[in-house]
Amino acid sequence: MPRILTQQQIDQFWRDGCIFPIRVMSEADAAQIRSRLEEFEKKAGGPLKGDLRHKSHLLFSWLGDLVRQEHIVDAIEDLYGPNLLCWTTNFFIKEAHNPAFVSWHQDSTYWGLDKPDVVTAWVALTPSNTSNGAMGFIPGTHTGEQIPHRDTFAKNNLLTRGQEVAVDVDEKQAVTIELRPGEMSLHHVRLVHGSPPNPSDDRRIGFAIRYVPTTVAQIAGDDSATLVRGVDEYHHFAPEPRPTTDMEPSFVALHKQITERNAQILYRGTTVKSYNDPNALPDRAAQ
Ligand SMILES: O=C(O)CCC(=O)C(=O)O
Repeated sequence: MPRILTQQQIDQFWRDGCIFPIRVMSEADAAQIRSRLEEFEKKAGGPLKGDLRHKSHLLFSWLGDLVRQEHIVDAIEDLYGPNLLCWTTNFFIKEAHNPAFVSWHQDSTYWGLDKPDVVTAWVALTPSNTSNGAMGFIPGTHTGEQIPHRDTFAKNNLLTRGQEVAVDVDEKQAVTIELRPGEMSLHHVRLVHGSPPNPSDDRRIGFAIRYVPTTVAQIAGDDSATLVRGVDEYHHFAPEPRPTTDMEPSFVALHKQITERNAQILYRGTTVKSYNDPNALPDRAAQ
């Protein structure tokens, strides 16, 4: 018996590679998370940058709570069973009137994970729709193999290497994922997806949480993850602690170490060494 998804949603996930919208909190609660982010940004003097956009659930208690949020994890359990890790998180922030975009890609390309059993919960903290650069996907593309990608390092591309699928994408098939704040979509790691710039007057903010069952392993280097449900009998990832306050110095130090190691996996084969490297745009998301 599924916990939160209907059997129809589960079937649709495996058939199309993506389901939405799934409400996981009220609009007011999503606005509360947005304001906590923006309070921090105000104190920091500007938008969240560089490595702070990645694995942010190790820095802020309210994101540590979000990756463990019951409705979200229930939905992941309906797809991947009861033993679950949060492998990473990434803020996808598109500022108002900004050319930042995400090229068509598969998440699985550079993550170094040994199997395509990875699902992203993309949680909307603002509306995300056709007028502000919502994500779109090509249904069914997750059922094929890994597609070759080319790295473009394009200036406004939010992906680490500006990577894009090296095959033609039939954009007529694309489905736009429209979400209200507090709703999420779930997408499969092999799904071809991307998003255009945000020409609207407000920021578009999504928090992408990447979950794996504990059976998945990292094969491109040492890695860590956060157990969010059940037991980890495999120990493929070093366990990560849960922050109880924000930007606690020992967590900031641990986060730096973890994200540097993580960047080496994602940028392997290039000259880029960290998310804060001048060749990595400060607002890139990790893929
Ligand atoms: O936020 C976006 O527009 C793209 C997000 C994305 O590519 C992802 O979450 O895998």
